[in-house]
Amino acid sequence: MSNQEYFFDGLIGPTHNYAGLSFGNVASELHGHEVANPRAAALQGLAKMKRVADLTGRQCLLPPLRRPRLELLRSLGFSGMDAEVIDQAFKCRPELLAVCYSASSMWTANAATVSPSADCGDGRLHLTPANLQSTLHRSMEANSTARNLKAIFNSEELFCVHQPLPAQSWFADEGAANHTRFVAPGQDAGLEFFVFGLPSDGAGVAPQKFPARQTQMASETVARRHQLSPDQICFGQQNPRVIDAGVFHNDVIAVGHEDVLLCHRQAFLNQSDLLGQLSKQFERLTGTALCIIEFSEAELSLQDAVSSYLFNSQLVTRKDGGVSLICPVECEENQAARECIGKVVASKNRIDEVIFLDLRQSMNNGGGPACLRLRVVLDARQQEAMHQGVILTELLYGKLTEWVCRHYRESLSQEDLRDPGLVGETWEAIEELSKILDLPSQVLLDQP
Ligand code: SUG
Repeated sequence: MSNQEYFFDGLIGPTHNYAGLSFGNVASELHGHEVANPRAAALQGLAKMKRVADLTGRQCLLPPLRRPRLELLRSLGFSGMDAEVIDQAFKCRPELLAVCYSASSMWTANAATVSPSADCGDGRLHLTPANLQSTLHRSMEANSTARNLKAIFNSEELFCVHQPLPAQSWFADEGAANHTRFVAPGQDAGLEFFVFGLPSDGAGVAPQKFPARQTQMASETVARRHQLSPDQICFGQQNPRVIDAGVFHNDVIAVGHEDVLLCHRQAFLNQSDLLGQLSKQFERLTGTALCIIEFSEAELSLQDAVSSYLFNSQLVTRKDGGVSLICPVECEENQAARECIGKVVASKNRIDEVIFLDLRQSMNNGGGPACLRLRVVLDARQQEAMHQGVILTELLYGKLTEWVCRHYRESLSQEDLRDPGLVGETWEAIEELSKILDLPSQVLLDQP
């Protein structure tokens, strides 16, 4: 079969820090203002990529976006030389300085929604970069991500990289974190499951405590843009209760891969009807059954689901055809999550192996294994046409590890963001990275 799923992980940038910027993301609030270790973060991310590359042979990466975005501070009225702008912002509104330093583009599950060409009306692979308009620090990613994706998927004949949706509350879009594609092993056409937190119908139920970051309008618009046929799409709403418990993206409470869905029994509104419909559609499309594994509140409380990130594990099909569940070490440390994993492996489906990885630097900001990767299914021509410099080989892994050790700080506090020396340091690192990845430096530095 020529269609293959590639994993594009976000290479964790040199300014990884804990600024507590994401309201509704429990870990980000809990660890806000702690001292981060950017070097350890990037090495943990690279070790995950290496592991998946060894298992699957299909690991790629997306470069970190250039930080800081001092132009944001200037547009907000801070003026003078860089050092003055930084100093004024730090004294007056340190959260704005943290925003323009955020390394949040590491969570590439939020980079875009991707529909493989087998699903799209025009036979091209469609990508809609997420506008991430619910938070200021993440909204800064959208246009730069679009530019990077255009540089990597640089053939209009084979790929269609859209502009992000309008940056307005009707269209709040967080990308693949709220989108799962199911496909029967060995088949090409898939069923795309779009999950939103806020229904367009004003009368519908919505979370009370925390914001819903994905709207129905956004999900429907992405499906329309990608030219998906009605029998290949299914829409569902997140249970507002779970958003209020800290499930800011659906991928914190559900994960799907090929013909398997692993989720909490509280994940969706009207769950049994919705999953009944999903199963029926999948069976009609593929002639095979969807395997749904649900865990009840008694097996895993919502609180344990959110703290362990069990449902943010990454499922990968290995070269030998088996499927591995890649979990954060927090799952191994949580008894209920550990027991659930035992049941997953014991149940008769293709998940036959569990791997625990230390991703604590990312986890402390609410980003687990599944947040760190974007799935892109490519056919043989697309595999050849995409930019080859982002494919993780043994050689690239070595170069990147060395680059991280040379350029990244071992610790970064909120106070450290005040150091004007950090601007040049990160700029230099990104410039060198453009050579390593063989991508134009104007693209990586986001210059005209
Ligand atoms: O958007 N955290 C990210 C975590 C994203 C996780 N991605 C998925 N679930 N797919 C967010 O909330 C925290 C940044 C800070 O507080 O410094 C942050 O942006």
